Amino acid sequence: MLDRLQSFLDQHSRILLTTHENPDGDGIGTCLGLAHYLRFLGKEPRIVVSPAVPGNLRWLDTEGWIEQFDPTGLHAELAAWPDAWLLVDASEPHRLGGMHPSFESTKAPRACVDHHLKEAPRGFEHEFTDPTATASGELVYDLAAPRMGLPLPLPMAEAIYASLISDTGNFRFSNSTGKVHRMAADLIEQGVQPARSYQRIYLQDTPSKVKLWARALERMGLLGDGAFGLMVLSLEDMRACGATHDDLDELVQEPTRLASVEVAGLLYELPDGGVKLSLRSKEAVDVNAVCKLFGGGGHRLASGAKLDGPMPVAQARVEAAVLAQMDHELSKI
Ligand SMILES: [Mn+2]
Repeated sequence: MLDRLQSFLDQHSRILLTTHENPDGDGIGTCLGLAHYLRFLGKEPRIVVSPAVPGNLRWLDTEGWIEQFDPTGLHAELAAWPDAWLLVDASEPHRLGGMHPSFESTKAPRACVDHHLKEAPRGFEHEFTDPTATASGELVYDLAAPRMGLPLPLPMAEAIYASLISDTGNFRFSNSTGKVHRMAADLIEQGVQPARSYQRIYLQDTPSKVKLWARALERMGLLGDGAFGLMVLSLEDMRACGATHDDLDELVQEPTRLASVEVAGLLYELPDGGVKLSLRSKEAVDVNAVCKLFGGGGHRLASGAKLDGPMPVAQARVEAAVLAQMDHELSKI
């Protein structure tokens, strides 16, 4: 697969690198890692993201290469620019969000570089995918390191390291393979400072976010003999803390800090009157089965759904459904 990717890159010069909307560390790290490699090959890469680079990842763009998608100005004619369009860390064109119409109208060959695949990619002339890879950045390292020689330039090494820590939750998740650890070790030997990367990517909270999390945790309910930890937030809570929607990211995990908790949940009010549910399971309980009851989904250990309001009604339905699922599954162990 990497040889195929290399020959695809060899055949093109103006290569547009994009990732899914609301890019994460793997999307940004992969775009930057590839851009460094393409420059090394004498190519002319561009990176365009929508809507913007998250604040905690901006330091990775040491050369100022990343452009924010501007459909009415700078990027009105984006479709006409590239010789090849590469979507990284996603393999469904609609995940480009605002850039999707440009992607659909370009005459350039379109390809994806990705590792999480629900099904075979559609909408591309070429696909470079490996579902066994932990992060898209892993594919960039495997492609570029043998061809560039070591050490990689430090900004490139830091971009790839950011990919790895983003998709493994700083090496906490079950996808933290031996290979990913060996790759991280290589990158550290090439100059990456793990504490510096960790602090710059993870320790970037605002007081508003900490206030919101404190409020959610203080009011957390424990049900089912402490096995279900549920947090509930209203729009008023968000306003009172001065928090934004982004501040909810990863909050749902917090109840799993408790030894007794098997299932963690977060319910929050949406501006349209609906209620968003997120559930996480440590291991034993299939939370996807619960979310499916409400028309949502995800996977066994992480799932979500949207319910009708008002909150007390949604909360009662969720509590009953989770307790029933826990009764069903925890009785087996
Ligand atoms: Mn990824």
